[in-house]
Amino acid sequence: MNSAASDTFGRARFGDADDIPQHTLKILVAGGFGVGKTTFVGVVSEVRPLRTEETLTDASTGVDDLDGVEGKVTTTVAMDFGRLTFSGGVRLYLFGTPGQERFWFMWDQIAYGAVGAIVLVDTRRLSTSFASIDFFEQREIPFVVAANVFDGARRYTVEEIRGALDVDPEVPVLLCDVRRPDVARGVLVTLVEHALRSSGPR
Ligand SMILES: Nc1nc2c(ncn2[C@@H]2O[C@H](COP(=O)(O)OP(=O)(O)OP(=O)(O)O)[C@@H](O)[C@H]2O)c(=O)[nH]1
Ligand SMILES: [Mg+2]
Repeated sequence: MNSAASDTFGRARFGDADDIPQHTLKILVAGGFGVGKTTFVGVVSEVRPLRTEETLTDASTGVDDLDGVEGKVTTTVAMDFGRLTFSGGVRLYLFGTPGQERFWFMWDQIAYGAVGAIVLVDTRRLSTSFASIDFFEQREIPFVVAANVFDGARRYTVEEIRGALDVDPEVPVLLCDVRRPDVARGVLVTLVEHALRSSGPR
C-alpha cells in the first residue's frame, strides 16, 4: 500500500495509480426512519452522493416517529448512493435504503448482490430498526449494528444494545457518530472484515 497515494482517511486520491480498484463490493446502509443513513453515505463518499430526498409532508404526521429528530425536514424516497475506495484496491459502492415503512417494498431490489450491510440504530427508537435486522437475518446477509449516538441521547453500552436487539453473538455491535468521517469509515472496515469472515470457510 502506498500511503502517499491516499488522503488522511486512507481513501485513494483521484488520479493515483492505485485508484483502479481490484475488488468492488456492494454495501447497504440500512436502519429505521431518521437514524442517519443519508448522513452516513454522504460523509464517507468520495464522490458527490446521489440523494433522493423529498420534503416531509403532513402525510407523515402520526405515521413517522419524529421524536428526537424534530429538525428533520426531508426523507429518502428511493435510495442514497456513494462510493469509497480504500488505497489497498477495495472499492465500496454504498447504497442507503429508504427508512419510511411505505418504501420498504424497494429493499429487495436495492439489496440485490450486496455482500454486507450496516444497520444503523437510534437508541431512543430501537424498534425502528428491527425490520432491517430481520431482513438481513432472513437473507443471511452479514451485517453489523452501529448505534448512532445522537446529542443528548442517553448513553448505553454495546452490551446493553446487543441485549436489547437480541442479535447473534458473532454480529459486531458498535457505537458511532455518523457525522464523523473517520468513525463512519471505521464502521465500514468492521463490516468488510465481518463479511469476509462470514463468507470464508467455517
Ligand atoms: N445530533 C445528531 N444528529 C444527527 C446525527 N446523524 C444524523 N443527524 C440528523 O438526524 C436527522 C436524520 O438524518 P438522515 O441522515 O436524514 O437520516 P436517514 O436515516 O437517512 O432518514 P430517512 O431516509 O428519512 O429514513 C437529520 O436531521 C440529521 O442532520 C447524529 O449523529 N447526531
Ligand atoms: Mg435517508
